[in-house]
Amino acid sequence: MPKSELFVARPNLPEIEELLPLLESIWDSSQLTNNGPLVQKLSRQLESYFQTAHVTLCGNGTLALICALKSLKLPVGSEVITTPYSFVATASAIVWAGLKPVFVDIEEDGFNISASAIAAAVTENTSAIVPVHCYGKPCDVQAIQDIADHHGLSVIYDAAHAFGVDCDCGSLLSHGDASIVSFHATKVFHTFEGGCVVTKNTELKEQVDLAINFGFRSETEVDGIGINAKMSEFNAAIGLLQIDRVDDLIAARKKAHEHYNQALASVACVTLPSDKGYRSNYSYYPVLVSKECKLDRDALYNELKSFGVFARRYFFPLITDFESYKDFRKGNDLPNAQRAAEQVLCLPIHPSLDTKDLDRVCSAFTRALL
Ligand code: T4K
Repeated sequence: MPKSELFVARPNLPEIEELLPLLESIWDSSQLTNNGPLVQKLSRQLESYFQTAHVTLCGNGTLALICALKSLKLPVGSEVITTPYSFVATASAIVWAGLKPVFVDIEEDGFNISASAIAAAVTENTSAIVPVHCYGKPCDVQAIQDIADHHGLSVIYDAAHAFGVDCDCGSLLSHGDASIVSFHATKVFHTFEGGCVVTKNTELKEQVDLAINFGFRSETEVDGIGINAKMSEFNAAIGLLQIDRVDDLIAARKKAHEHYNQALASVACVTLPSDKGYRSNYSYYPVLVSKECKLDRDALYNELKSFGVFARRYFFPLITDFESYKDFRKGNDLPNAQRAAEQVLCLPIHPSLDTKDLDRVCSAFTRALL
């Protein structure tokens, strides 16, 4: 990709030379997959980084979410309350797990699912809640847990964006029955493709370990309907080369976030993201382009493109607006989610953006709106 084009994400890559010893170790052992030594090593390192009891590495975040949900053994076809304002994988994982997504609105002044909307949507068929820490910003984990406890519901957090995020609630990934994280190439920490299930619950961890490996308990025993969701040794090697430097990568993202916040503060019609009150990972830079702006969000998106700045409309369309999800729409009123889908533009944010790049984004942005 030419450097003149600024994309919303750009994966950090280790030097090829750093990878060679790990590749040699894979070649020497001939263990390419099936819980090999590098997968085990990365799992232990992530448990330590996340300050959690158990990490199960998976082929990607979507499979991690499917396997976490399957491992709860919820009644087939039962309802799972979730958000329409997310990547489509949140909902598709629920359906692949044999469950029915029920979409409720997000908060009026944020992008996460509304706890009061969850409470209002619980029925006798509800079995679980799948909230998303959208852009890595923590959900109201206490309110959600209170609702879950009151109704006896499971909670699996889609923490695809939340690698390394902490809040005054402690390690964000320690909430609910489990969380899933994505290690896709576009994420703060990546393994090319990858993801994991994080849980404190030893029994659930055992079920997830079975689920990702076809359900094999032993050579001759299969427990439950499993799938192949294992991470390979190659993907684990990529992760091992990044785990020690992920805090530096997050610090570089923070600089970009601060640069944008300062340079774009004069554009009064937009709302810029805030990192107040939690330890952010700066995975996204979502800007709300209000109706007062000279250009609407889509016009701004196209204008930036003409300057080689490829911002993204995460998350547009809403999941409920995809034709494939029409059966799950249920006539719900989702005004906050609808507004976010129409007004949010995510600007490029990644560690390789230098000051010149950031200035280029800011000058294209301000030129379009001021
Ligand atoms: N839950 C949530 C809330 C999620 O956001 C996601 C994934 C999941 C679950 C599922 O996790 P995974 O199964 O993916 O692990 C991206 C990612 O594919 C996806 O992982 C992510 N969320 C979603 C929000 O964004 P796209 O369609 O935007 O990716 P793409 O290919 O357009 O990449 C964006 C930009 O990044 C490109 O314009 C250029 C750059 N790029 C991308 C790739 C893949 C590179 O420079 N190199 C690359 O290899 O979906």
